[in-house]
Amino acid sequence: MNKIIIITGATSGFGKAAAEKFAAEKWNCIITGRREEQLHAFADELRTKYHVRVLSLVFDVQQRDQVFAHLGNLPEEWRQVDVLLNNAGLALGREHIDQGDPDDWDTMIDTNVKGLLYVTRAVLPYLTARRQGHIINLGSVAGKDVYENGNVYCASKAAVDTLSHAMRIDLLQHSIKVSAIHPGAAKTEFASVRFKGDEDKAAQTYKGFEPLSAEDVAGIIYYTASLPAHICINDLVVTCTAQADGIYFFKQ
Ligand code: NDP
Ligand code: 8X3
Repeated sequence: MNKIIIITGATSGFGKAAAEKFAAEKWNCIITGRREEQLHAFADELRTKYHVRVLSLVFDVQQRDQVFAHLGNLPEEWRQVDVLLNNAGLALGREHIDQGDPDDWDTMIDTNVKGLLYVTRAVLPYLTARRQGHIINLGSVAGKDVYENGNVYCASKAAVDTLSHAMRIDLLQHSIKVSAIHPGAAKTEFASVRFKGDEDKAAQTYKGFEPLSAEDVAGIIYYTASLPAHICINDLVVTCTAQADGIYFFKQ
């Protein structure tokens, strides 16, 4: 029987590339996002290309009621969830703390931290019922090293780091794996979202070095999810070769 993965934030970037990779490996996919048209079109594409089952659910992870309405009561045939990929997330703005916009702070914390918690809480009953499963959380090097102007985004990813550790401890008794993957700079829609559509600023983010691609990260997620039941990657930091940590780059 095909395995089942839930991927939040599958309309672009890592989530989309991960859905493509898992579908290609014959996993049935529950994909989520807010952009309805893109999400449903992508679901159709995956079904046609890979002949797997795909359930596309449109909701905002910040909205607790929406999260539980969609994920808390999955159709019977979708309840044998093997992997939850908590990927939906974003950065908004890159200013010093005294210049930051509190609305941006709310959105980052509500999405990256509270959204991840709501989704995890809604999905966990399917995993604990079977005493198996795997939660993979997308952290960031930004959660490991604070950089100038990173403030609230870095704090939200540090929270993902801490919560991943906490989940791993609490879920040991249910034989559920918890992995945190912390990528460095990767070229997705991330920078365009962060700079609110300013494509010149977004392009500057990746100038002078070769960043990770969404497919690079998707391959690592797939590897993490494919290890035997007794092996769990707890914490994985991955950067492009031009990046040493959350701060230091070698740019040509
Ligand atoms: P993208 O902007 O390409 O993708 C983000 C995805 O998250 C989209 O599918 C978006 O879908 C979804 N999303 C955002 N907000 C919400 C929301 N409120 N509710 C539901 N879905 C939401 O970025 P990446 O693929 O790069 O980012 C994925 C994750 O990886 C994020 O958590 C990010 O912080 C993290 N990350 C990114 C790095 C990078 O350099 N790119 C490096 C390290 C970590 P939609 O808009 O349709 O809702
Ligand atoms: C995304 C990587 O360095 O832009 O999490 O914060 S960074």
